[in-house]
Order: sequence, then C-alpha cells, then structure tokens
Amino acid sequence: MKRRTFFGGAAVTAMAAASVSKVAMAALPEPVTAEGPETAPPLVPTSGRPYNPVVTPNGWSLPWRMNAGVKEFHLVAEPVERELAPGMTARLWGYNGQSPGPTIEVVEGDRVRIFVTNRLPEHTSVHWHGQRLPNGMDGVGGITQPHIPAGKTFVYEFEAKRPGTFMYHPHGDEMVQLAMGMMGLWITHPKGAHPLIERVDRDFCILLASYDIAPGAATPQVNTMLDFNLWTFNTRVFPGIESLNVRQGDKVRIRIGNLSMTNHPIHIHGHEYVVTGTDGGPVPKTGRWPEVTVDIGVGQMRQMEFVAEAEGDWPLHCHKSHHTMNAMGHDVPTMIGVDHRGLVKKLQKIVPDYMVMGERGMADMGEMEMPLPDNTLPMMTGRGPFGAAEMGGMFTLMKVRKDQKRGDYGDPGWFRHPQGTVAREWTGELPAPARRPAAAPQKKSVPLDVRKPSRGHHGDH
Ligand SMILES: [Cu+2]
Repeated sequence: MKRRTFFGGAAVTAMAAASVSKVAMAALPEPVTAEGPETAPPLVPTSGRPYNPVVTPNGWSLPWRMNAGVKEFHLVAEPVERELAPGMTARLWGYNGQSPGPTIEVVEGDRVRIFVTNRLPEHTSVHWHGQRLPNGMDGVGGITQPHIPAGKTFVYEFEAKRPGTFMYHPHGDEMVQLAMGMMGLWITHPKGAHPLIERVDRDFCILLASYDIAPGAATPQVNTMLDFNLWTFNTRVFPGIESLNVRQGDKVRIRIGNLSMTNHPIHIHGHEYVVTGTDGGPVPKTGRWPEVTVDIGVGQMRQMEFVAEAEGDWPLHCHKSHHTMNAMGHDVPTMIGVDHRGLVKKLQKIVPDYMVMGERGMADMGEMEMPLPDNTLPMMTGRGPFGAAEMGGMFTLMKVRKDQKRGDYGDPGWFRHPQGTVAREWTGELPAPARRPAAAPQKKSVPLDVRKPSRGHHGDH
C-alpha cells in the first residue's frame, strides 16, 4: 500500500475549494491508495473506539483520521487497473487505486465524515447502501444531492446508527459505473457486547460483481445485461482469489454483499453455516437455521457464521456452474458424442489450427495449453495437489488447519491428508452387475383425463 497525494498542485486545490468549505478543506485528509491485489492484514484501530477488524480477501480497509471526535475518510473515485487473476488485468473505475474500493470500518454510534473526490471523466455520487442517515446524505444524484462533477470533492456526514454489513456504490449512471467496478464494503461494528452479534475469531468480507470483458480486451462492455463472462469475489476470479485461512475450531464469519446483475447461491463444503445477519441487521436467534448454500440476491448482504471444525481445503463457491468458469467457455458449441473421425484432417486443410474439442466433455480444457489472446483467462484453470482444478470465477478455498496461529491469515499451503482418507482407485475385483429380478406385472394406470369427475374433496383418495 502506498500513500499518494492528489492535492499537490495549486490548480487542483483551487478547484476543490469551490465545492468544499474552507473549514473542511483545512481538514481534508490525505487519500490513501492501494496498489496490487494482495490481501491486506486486518487494520487494527489505533484511534477511535476499539473493534475486531475484518479481512477483505484481495482487498484492504481504508485508514481514517480522527478530527474533533469525527472519523474522517477520503474516498477518491478514479480509473484503476485491477488484475483479475495472473494473466489478465482489467481497466476499471474504482476507489483509491482499486476495485472494489477499500472496506470502510466504523463502530456503531461513530460520527463519520467522508470526503469524496471525483477523478472520473463524468459525474458520480456515493450511495451508502443500507444505512440510516439524513435523506440528503443518501447519495442519490439528482434526487437527494447534486451529482459530484468531475474534478470536485463533496462531503458526506452522518452517524453510523446500526451495526452490520453494508455497501457503497454510485447512484447515477449506475449501469455504467457498476459495470466498471465502482463499489465497496462498509462494516459497522457493534459498540461493546451485542446480544445478537457474537465475537468471532475470523471475519471475512466479500463483494460479488460481474464483468463482461471480451478476450483480449481490458475494458468491460458496460451495456451487457445478462451475458457476463467474469464472475468475481472482490473483483478477482479463481485462481486469483486468495484462500480464507483459518485455525481449526475458530468461529468464522463470512460477510457477502452482491452488486452483480444476478443472484449467487454461495455454497460451502464440509461445514454448515447459519445466516446471523442480513441487510436489515442481526437475525433474531429464533429465526436462524443451518444451511450449506445461501442465496444472495442482487443488492443483498448476508452474514454467515460457523465453527471451522474440519481440517482440510474446503471450496467456497457460487453454485451456478457458469459462475465458476472464466471468459473463454460460455459460447463453445456442445460436441459431446459428435464423432470427428475422418473429419479432422479435411477440416485442417481449410482451418489449419482446427482441433477437436469437447467430444468427451470439456474436462480436457482444464489441462489444455490452448493459445489464448493476450489478456484473458482460460475457461477453467488452476491446479491443485491432484491435478487440474477446472474452475474459474467465484471460487475459493477455506483452508482449515490445526496449527494455524491465532490471527494468522497467511496461506498454509495444501492440506496433508491423513493416511487412508483420500478417495482412491478401486483395484480389486469388479463383480458382474447383478440383474434386478423381473418386476411383477404392474396395474394398468388410468389416464387422468378419463377418471371420473371428483365428487368432492373427501372420499376420493
Ligand atoms: Cu453466481
């Protein structure tokens, strides 16, 4: 993470002065910028009230400054470059050097002041999704405030009233600005003990988004409504998404918000989680039940909690199978069962690099070294200790280890399975398939439409 001052030049200062009062200008905190997609360690608060910080995989939390009891942040909306996974970098719009923007962490009851500087080529605004605040701080361009013109800085100020998981994003030219990656997470921690919010050992937060970037291109197609080809956790795709590394027995919270264009059933392996909170706040204990897949609709936030009981490398992924694929796969014709014998040579005379693909399914593509255009990712990729992972998109691993140090979020490497606990090839005898005994002749069924008309609700069954 690097510090960079945007307000070095006198011209810029003069421009900003037009939209910010003199008092605020004097107090404008230096914006902090992140470069690179590495996961930042939890930002332990050194001023303001204490809390248990979150970790944003492949992201970071925004430092603040206390100014006469007010927590001050500086967001800069600007064009950014984001590596989606090694081999592909997208040209997006985001905040403070990255998409998603930095996670903002405050404490219930904090007075918060956020300076928003617009370095985009068009106007913007910031909507604080899910917060209780004065109407004029809601960030709806044209409705509750003038749009923030390019080059200007606006100030938002409100009290973080209720604890929970929130998001921020522009409200105005949303189709374009969300498609370009403008979004971030906001966590309001409870002040002290809360009857419905437990203290956890690991607290992760993930923002779901989708992009449509043609293979070889770097800028998303902003008019796409349905056919996105990249499905992201914190604007990263597998294998670029860092694993969630936890200690066995840790109480884990995963907070997920969805700012894509469709719902995502997020599935965890080897464990069950309970939704302890939604966009509306903590869920009463009587309203919680265990699940292994939680569907997260567009605009929703969910908090899932569980104890990481089982050691291993456990996938956490969207269960829509196209959402665990990367850019190249979605338009490939289905060739299963098509016999190419005798055709390949003839076809190669016309199309020299013609190759047979997908005759037996597409698993081969996980291993295949296909020539790709620059700056794109294979449909399915990633390697594990046993071979190709054949995944992409919204997929990562939760690594549970006995010897992971308390508070250590580092990657412990691949799981070492205890002897005899891995699925293996059966090398013994294969008995001949047993024949099912011939079934007794079945009663002839009567088609529904010739049945006697029902005389009532009783007596017919
Ligand atoms: Cu999905």
